[in-house]
Amino acid sequence: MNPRLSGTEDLPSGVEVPRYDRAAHGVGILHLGLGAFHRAHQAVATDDALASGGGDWRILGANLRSREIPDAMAAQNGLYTVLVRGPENRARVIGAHGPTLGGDPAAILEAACDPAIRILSLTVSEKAYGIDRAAMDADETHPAVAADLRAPEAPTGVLGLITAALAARRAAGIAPFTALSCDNLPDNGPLLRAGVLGFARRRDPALADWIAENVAFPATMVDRITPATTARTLADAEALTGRSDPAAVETEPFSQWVIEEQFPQGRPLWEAGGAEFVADVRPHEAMKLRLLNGSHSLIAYAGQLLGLEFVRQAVADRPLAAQIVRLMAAAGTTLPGNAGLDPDAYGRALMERFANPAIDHRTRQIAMDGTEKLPQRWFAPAAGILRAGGDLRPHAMASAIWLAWLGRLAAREETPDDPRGAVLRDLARAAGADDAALVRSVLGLPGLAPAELVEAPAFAEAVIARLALIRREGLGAALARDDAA
Ligand code: CS2
Repeated sequence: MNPRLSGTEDLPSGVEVPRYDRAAHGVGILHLGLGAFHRAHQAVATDDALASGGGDWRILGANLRSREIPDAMAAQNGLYTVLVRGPENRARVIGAHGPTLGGDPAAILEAACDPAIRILSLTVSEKAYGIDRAAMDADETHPAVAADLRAPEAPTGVLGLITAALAARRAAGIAPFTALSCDNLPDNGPLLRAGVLGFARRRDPALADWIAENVAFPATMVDRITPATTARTLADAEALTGRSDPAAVETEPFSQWVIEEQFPQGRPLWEAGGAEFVADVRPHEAMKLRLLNGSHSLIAYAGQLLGLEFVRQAVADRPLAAQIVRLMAAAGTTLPGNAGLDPDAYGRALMERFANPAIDHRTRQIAMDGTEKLPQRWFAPAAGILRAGGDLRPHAMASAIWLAWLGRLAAREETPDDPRGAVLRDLARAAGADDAALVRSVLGLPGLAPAELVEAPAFAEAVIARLALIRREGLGAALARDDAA
């Protein structure tokens, strides 16, 4: 049995280790959401930034609820392994984290009030924010928001915690931190700002005004394909490092991070880790959400229907691959033409990334939380295509595939893994074999698709026709027919 990872001395020579003296750098970032994505993305860029630019920018990583990863990292002196799966596996030990916190919101709030913390970053997943995106406001019906509005001094959710920390800093005369959302949400900086302001206004309008004046919420686009860690991840990482590490993560070689330059309290030299700083993230974010994540969601639901476990199997299925290419081409037409983007080249590179033979990215993992993901991945671009009089068929097909999957789950008495899973199951059950009823009831859910899209007969009819075909002849036949059209 190999010893546990705890230092970087005596690791095999092929293993990359921090190129700086960890102890010489203090903590400057509090990160909420110590999931695999953060460990494979922002923390790696921060490791590069510390090596090249120095500064007190190590990360205090925190999970609001789960202790598993924080505890595992604490037992390893904050270290963990990133396994990069390319033509061959590479291992890198990341030193950017300092202490960790798990399942203790009071301790996290205390840390967020520490003047040393100048950036509070988050990867908590779309559903954890509790923001009503249509209203650009805190969502009072979100369980964590509702609980935190009742007990604002003891917050357990994202908006409550950020607001309480900013209130305490304001009262103590401590400069606010920059709040940096690193989740796959459109316009994530302004969105987080709107949620925090909405929450703060309900507590104290003067606090909301102070936040609006003084706190920066830069927008970001984050990208690195990071499947959930499995036993195979841990075994392959251990084979390279000779150390056991339950906090190891696996990822692809590619990584991209586009950030709006808005850091009044300073920031690490993240460009050393490949980050790009721009004045406007929105075009990059739209391209990533609509082409990469939009295809991913199509792959996820089609994969589930076709019995394809991994993304790489889905892109090896010729009719499905053709469908993915059509979806990307249609989505590409919705991007601004003057932002220096090249959606065709981006799409071709994506197909190669999806096909990475070394990565087992489960379609089931991506199929989670559709109601949180699909608005920005499919329905916003579809509305743009509708307005421009473009080709709605690829997005109609993707929508039909999702609905067919929902219908199949309901028929098996299964509930989709989604914050609105029970609602989706009940709607699918009520619609039964009535394709039009399923399309209209699910797509009509509040906040899912823009009204102009749902009310457009051309879109609804295209979805209904495809759903009927999938349910009658199977997805394979429906895709083959679309392919031939
Ligand atoms: C995926 C993303 O699970 C999902 O919904 O689409 O996590 C995707 O892998 C990342 O955004 C890639 O950067």
